[in-house]
Amino acid sequence: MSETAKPHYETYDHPAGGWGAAKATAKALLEQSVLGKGSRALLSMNKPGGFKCPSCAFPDPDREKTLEFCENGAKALAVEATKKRVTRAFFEQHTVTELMAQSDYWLEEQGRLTEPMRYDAATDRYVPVTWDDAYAMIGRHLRALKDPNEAEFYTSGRTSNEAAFLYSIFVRAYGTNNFPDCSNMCHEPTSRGLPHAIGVGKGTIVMSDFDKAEAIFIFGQNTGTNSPRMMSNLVHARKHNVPIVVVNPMPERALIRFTEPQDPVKMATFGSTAIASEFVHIRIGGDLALVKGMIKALLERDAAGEKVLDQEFIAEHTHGFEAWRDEVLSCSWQDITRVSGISEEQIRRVAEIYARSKATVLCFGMGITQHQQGSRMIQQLAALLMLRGNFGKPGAGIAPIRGHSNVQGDRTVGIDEKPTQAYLDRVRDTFNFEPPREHGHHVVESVEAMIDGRSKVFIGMGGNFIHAIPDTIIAYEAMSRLDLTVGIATKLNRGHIVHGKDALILPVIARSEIDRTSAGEQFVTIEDAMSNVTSSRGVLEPASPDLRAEVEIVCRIARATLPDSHIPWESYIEDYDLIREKIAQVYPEIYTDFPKKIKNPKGFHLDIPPRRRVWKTSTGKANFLVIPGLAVDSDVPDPDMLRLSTIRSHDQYNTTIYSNSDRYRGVYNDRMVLFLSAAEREERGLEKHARVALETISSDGVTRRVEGLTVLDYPMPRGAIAGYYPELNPLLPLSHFDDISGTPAAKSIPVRIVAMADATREAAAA
Ligand SMILES: Nc1nc2c(c(=O)[nH]1)N[C@H]1C(S)=C(S)[C@@H](COP(=O)(O)OP(=O)(O)OC[C@H]3O[C@@H](n4cnc5c(=O)[nH]c(N)nc54)[C@H](O)[C@@H]3O)O[C@H]1N2
Ligand SMILES: Nc1nc2c(c(=O)[nH]1)N[C@H]1C(S)=C(S)[C@@H](COP(=O)(O)OP(=O)(O)OC[C@H]3O[C@@H](n4cnc5c(=O)[nH]c(N)nc54)[C@H](O)[C@@H]3O)O[C@H]1N2
Ligand SMILES: [Mo]
Repeated sequence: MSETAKPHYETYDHPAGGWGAAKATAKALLEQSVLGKGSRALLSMNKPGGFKCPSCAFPDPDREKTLEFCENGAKALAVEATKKRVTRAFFEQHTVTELMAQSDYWLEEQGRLTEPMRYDAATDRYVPVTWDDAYAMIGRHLRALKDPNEAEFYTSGRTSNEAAFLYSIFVRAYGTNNFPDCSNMCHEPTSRGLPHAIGVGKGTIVMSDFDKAEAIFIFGQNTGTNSPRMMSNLVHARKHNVPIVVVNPMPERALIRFTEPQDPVKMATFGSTAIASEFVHIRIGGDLALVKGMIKALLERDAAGEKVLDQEFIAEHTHGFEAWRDEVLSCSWQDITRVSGISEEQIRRVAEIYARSKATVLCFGMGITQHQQGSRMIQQLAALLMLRGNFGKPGAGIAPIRGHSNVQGDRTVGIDEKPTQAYLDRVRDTFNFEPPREHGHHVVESVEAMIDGRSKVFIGMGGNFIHAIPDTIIAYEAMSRLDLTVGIATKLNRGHIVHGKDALILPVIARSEIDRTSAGEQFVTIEDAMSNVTSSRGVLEPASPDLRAEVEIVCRIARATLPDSHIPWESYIEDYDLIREKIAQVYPEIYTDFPKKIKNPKGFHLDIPPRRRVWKTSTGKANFLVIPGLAVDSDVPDPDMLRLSTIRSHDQYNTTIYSNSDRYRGVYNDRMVLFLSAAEREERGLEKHARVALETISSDGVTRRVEGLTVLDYPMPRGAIAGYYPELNPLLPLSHFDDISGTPAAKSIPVRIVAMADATREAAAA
């Protein structure tokens, strides 16, 4: 598509999925000129013996299907398998300053990186560098630091278990726990909040639970766009009259009506399935009030003698019920309906759906985690489930819908800035070195360290750190002051253009590509959002002969940095089973016999104790944790304040923009838009499609403003506004995060609209 195509906006009122999705799949493959190759690769995506989709973390189905991919998985593959290439000639043609002026869309659209490049300040260009020189440069910089804690080692969630595990060992052998990772901006509230409640920071369901559930709740997750393969489970549930309750400030199209692109009858007859049986149009950050309202309704009915609580489960398996119950009962219906924006009648109806179901699955996404009290909010979702014993029985449990395809696995195998002492002991015993014991930096802390000059080196294992983090403008400045930035990547992105004094781009073999070593073709493993570990074996030829596998890059950096290390880095490069043997040694409870178990084409499931009603918490029980009040975000006493949620369009993968359109929300060729209700717009005296600026309300004296945004009428609740990530990240203050997990509250930024004329005038006056 052309970037300069004229923007237009319309209302999309068809079902999601269907022919639109089929067409978009073909279009994505065509645009990257990979129709034949891409289609062949799609046949082995998510199949035993094939490779795992590089898009989301949703597991493979239990039911056999001929095709197991979705529109957005196909797009992810198409951009990875693209015919386009970024070569040394490209870098000769463009200075880095010129590249800075290009959009993110344009940068990634140039295609796959082909050889290692080094920044040359004299010409302001990236120039070729040999792999050996690149490793040597990294080693030199890391050895020159006074303290290993002056380096930040970022990981994005596409990295395989094998590469992530070795990376975590190398970085600890080097001497730091500075592991900022994409999880810190994503499901960290799940990883840090949930363990206090149920003893594990992961989901407790498996795929078959979807089929056995009697009710499904989806809080703050845009399934049709971000984990489209889950739509099959939802369609299946609705066909069996299982109620689905959707809680979202945006009536996301696929959660209202959907046609499975793989259902030939529905496709031919233009039929579709209604997904949400109950849509709860929640105010941004109103979820805690809603959940407390549901709980209050159940407690009231219980007090009146109805058997709506699982008293046996509560007595045998939980702790802290009374104090928690009293706090919930102290919240008034008036406050509950005001904060949630939902009527008492609807809350009671939703509570009734929950009360009738003997087995409930509760899913959630970024609409829950990215708030100032995201972690505590998740503890209340767990409490809601505990009330009716919805752990450790078929068809029930909590389901954080993870983002990146291996973000959960990376954490399991050691990408953790707060490692436990027990884990560090096992690393010491397995690898025979003393790892650092003090905790390292998460994302926000790593950015703070860069801002005040405490950090000097940044290494990015995948991802696009600079555009994923808050306070974009401030971060640009901080990153450019670093001594060295390294981007280990498949595609060119902003993180390579905003660089340190020295900078490297190291191109990798992608998930869909063949990874050959002297010991033969290797496969890697990933852990999906339901804790299944499966293998992934690429089928396409690598985009260039000069690419290296992530595993090799980690091992060579390790050797260049720690020349005397007794760890046999070179052997891991050749044979990934040797890495899996070490993983088994460090994690004996879950990974025993890893090299053998992974030979099963369907992989294996990692133990999740709550599935057995075993609670690895401080009390040995599932804990009802008190969170006072109803707000998940702090109050901002400003009458003009709107809460801004920064969300994904249907045509992007995080910072990778596939096109500037968002079909299901009726937006074409424009990402600089804001979704606001017509009523809120009129109250602010704005015309339809008014051009405005948005400004963050904060007390730190920093002006955060994004200009040139078009206001679109959209069914949003009171006080709520939404727009796209990463364009609006300059509005997200670094200090605006969940205190338990450090996760930026990207779904709840206090902002005000500034009419463009005013914004221009003020800027001129300043
Ligand atoms: N195609 C595609 N797939 C992806 C990704 C992608 O970018 N593209 N990203 C991957 C990653 S890393 C992740 S983490 C996931 C993200 O997947 P999601 O969790 O779906 O992420 P978002 O699109 O950011 O927002 C989710 C939803 O939260 C709602 N929301 C906003 N505020 C609130 C609130 O206060 N309460 C409630 N209840 N809802 C709210 C929004 O309206 C939106 O529907 O998807 C993964 N899969
Ligand atoms: N305002 C706001 N900010 C957010 C969010 C939000 O909802 N709102 N969401 C947050 C979330 S949930 C997440 S997960 C983060 C995402 O943050 P990141 O994970 O850092 O970002 P991505 O955009 O997924 O990274 C894309 C880049 O990864 C590289 N890449 C792709 N495949 C591979 C591979 O196989 N190997 C390697 N080495 N590199 C590869 C490519 O070069 C590509 O340019 O953003 C967070 N930031
Ligand atoms: Mo994510």
